[in-house]
Amino acid sequence: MGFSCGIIGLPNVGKSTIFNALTAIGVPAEAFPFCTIEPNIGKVAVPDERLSALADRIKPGKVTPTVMEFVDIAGLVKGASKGEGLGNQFLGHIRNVTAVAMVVRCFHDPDVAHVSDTIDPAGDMDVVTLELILADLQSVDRKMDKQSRLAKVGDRDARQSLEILKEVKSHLEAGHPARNLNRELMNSKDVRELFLLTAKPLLVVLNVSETDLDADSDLAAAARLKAESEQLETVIISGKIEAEIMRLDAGEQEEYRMALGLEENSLSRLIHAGYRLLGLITFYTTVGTELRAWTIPARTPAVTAAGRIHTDMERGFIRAEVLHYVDFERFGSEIKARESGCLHVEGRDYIVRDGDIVRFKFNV
Ligand SMILES: Nc1nc2c(ncn2[C@@H]2O[C@H](COP(=O)(O)OP(=O)(O)OP(=O)(O)O)[C@@H](O)[C@H]2O)c(=O)[nH]1
Ligand SMILES: [Mg+2]
Repeated sequence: MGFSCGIIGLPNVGKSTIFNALTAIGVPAEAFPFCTIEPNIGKVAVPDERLSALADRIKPGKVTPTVMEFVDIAGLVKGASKGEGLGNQFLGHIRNVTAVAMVVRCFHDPDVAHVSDTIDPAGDMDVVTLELILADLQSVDRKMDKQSRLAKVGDRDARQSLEILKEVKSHLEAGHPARNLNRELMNSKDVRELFLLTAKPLLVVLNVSETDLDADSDLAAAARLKAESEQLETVIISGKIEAEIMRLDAGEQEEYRMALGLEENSLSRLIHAGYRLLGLITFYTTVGTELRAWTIPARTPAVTAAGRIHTDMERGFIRAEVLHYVDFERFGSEIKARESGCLHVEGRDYIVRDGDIVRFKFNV
């Protein structure tokens, strides 16, 4: 599992269109709001140039990329927390995702209705953020009710947790997302257990018009400015173009992208932005005839990385034999790198680097 990303936004902003392009699974995307009712979950292989380069050299029997999951849910409207539109119950489907991508409509199209009739990316972002905050407040309130009952019968922990929840509540009530809470509150058990939506890392996806691929329009500029003012990373995608590209076969896709001047495909850009946001890195293993990519948070020690593969490997960890990716590139093979003294034998505390090719030795 790489990481999972929930796709949110107002209705009809292109969430399902982008989800389809990303996952190439044909879920319906129609020109009327609230097309998506049940969430759609799609798993995609993380595109990885290093993995391809390794596969070219090693010629393994099997190549297993790391996987990322996208969850496409129904659009939110102003008042969703009070049941407007389809309400906010769909947010439950993204409680457990690791990151959230907010799709913002930056395209004009008279054929595609906008819930509030005017296209105002910054205002739309505020509406969605506010609904997420209100949903989080509902979670906090529920937990506060429970803890007050316990506190009344003298539960000390419950009293303490109530203090924390009160602080979180007033922070949210002031209109701030939970991700801006101080570190101490953010890391407290009470807050972690709530799986607050506004605590999740957030990416802003600007769905731009097919004639505005560089996002130079006023709409795109307004959205970008707004995202920057909140220190949020943006990814520019044209849902419509991506949907068209997905319908072409692989060779034509590349040609069409080049003709449009699109360098990296939007899936890669979105995933790479997500990786940066979450501070994730990739390492590789070759076991038997399988070459495999694994995702871990940056600064993960070798013993924990081994546990990513199998709990036995963590439990019985002996050492890690590590080849840095640059050395692999330099020598072209593990054997040559080993002969040149570039294979590092590392202990359990070794911090795995992005691109490392690792062989774990363990004994259980
Ligand atoms: N012109 C234009 N139309 C787009 C673009 N992206 C999506 N659309 C159209 O907008 C309409 C709504 O797109 P969807 O992807 O279904 O929107 P959604 O955000 O999933 O909507 P809900 O599921 O109702 O919340 C469809 O007709 C799409 O073809 C775009 O970049 N440009
Ligand atoms: Mg949809």
